[in-house]
Amino acid sequence: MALLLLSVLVLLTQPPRSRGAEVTILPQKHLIDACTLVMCSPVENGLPGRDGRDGRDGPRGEKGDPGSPGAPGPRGMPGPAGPVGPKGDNGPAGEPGPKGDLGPRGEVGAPGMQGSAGTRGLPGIKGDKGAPGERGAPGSAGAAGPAGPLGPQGPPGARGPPGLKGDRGAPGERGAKGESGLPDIAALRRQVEALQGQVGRLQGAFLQCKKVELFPNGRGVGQKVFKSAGFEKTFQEAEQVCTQAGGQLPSPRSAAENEALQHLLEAENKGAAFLSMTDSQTEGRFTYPGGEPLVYSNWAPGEPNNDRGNENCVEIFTNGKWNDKSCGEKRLVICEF
Ligand code: MAN
Ligand code: CA
Repeated sequence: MALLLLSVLVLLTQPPRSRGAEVTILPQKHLIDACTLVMCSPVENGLPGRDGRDGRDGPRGEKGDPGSPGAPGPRGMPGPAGPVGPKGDNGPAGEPGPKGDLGPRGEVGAPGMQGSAGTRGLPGIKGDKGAPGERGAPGSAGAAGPAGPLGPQGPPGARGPPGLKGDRGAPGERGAKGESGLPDIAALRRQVEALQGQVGRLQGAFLQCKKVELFPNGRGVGQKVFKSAGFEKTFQEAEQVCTQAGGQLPSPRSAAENEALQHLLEAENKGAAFLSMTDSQTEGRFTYPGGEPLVYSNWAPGEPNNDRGNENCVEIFTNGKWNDKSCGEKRLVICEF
């Protein structure tokens, strides 16, 4: 097929062989017809024939080779908008904002409690030694030596002996005063006054505490305090109660202490209370818990009698008198602190 098309093209491009020959120029469409190619021949061989009738359509040609790819078509219209995508991540933190305005002024608070005086400070560091005084002025020149005897004019006399040593120069200026190693007296006075005030306040507070503590079942005598527990126990139990409280059973060592105890007992309205002393170690020899013998006693007449041979403890009555008594009895518990 391609060869046939090439032949037609060659024929059409050749010039006519004679000027006189009448050549029917057929439309290009007919020239490429296969029938026209067979019927036509050089004009020099005869008269031209009649126009041929239009031939019938030839058979359908073979399918042509696929053409070269065409030029890209025009750009299509943009499609419809897609669905909304998921929310993106948060962006980076922004720059800090400008500083805010000052807030309104707050209420003035109530004045604080007075603080306790501070402890005494350490003594000051010893001052440096003062600078040495200036060097003294030089001594005055010594007196001239005695004149030699008058003689004939001779050669000049020998030089006299050196003068006496001059007086010691005046002492130099006193050096600058060094810091005293002693603490400042005024500062010490202030510290003492502050301490005196503090001690006075503490004494007042202590006295107040003592009064509260002794009311209504305590008695103070000297450095000693007796206090009633308000209940009755055997000697052993009573001893335990007082020890656990940080004290001990009463050990009156003087008439004053015994009277204080007596008055407490009267106020408690109990018949008797145990004392600390016993003769458990040695019958008839009463001692304090530490083992020392009594330094004071106030036995009732006829006591201690170790009644029924079983009285190793001591009780004190509301009249202040003592009686040896069985330790298994229950008596008012009074402790000594
Ligand atoms: C009497 C006296 C005391 C004794 C008691 C015992 O009062 O004999 O000495 O301790 O009895 O209950
Ligand atoms: Ca007795």
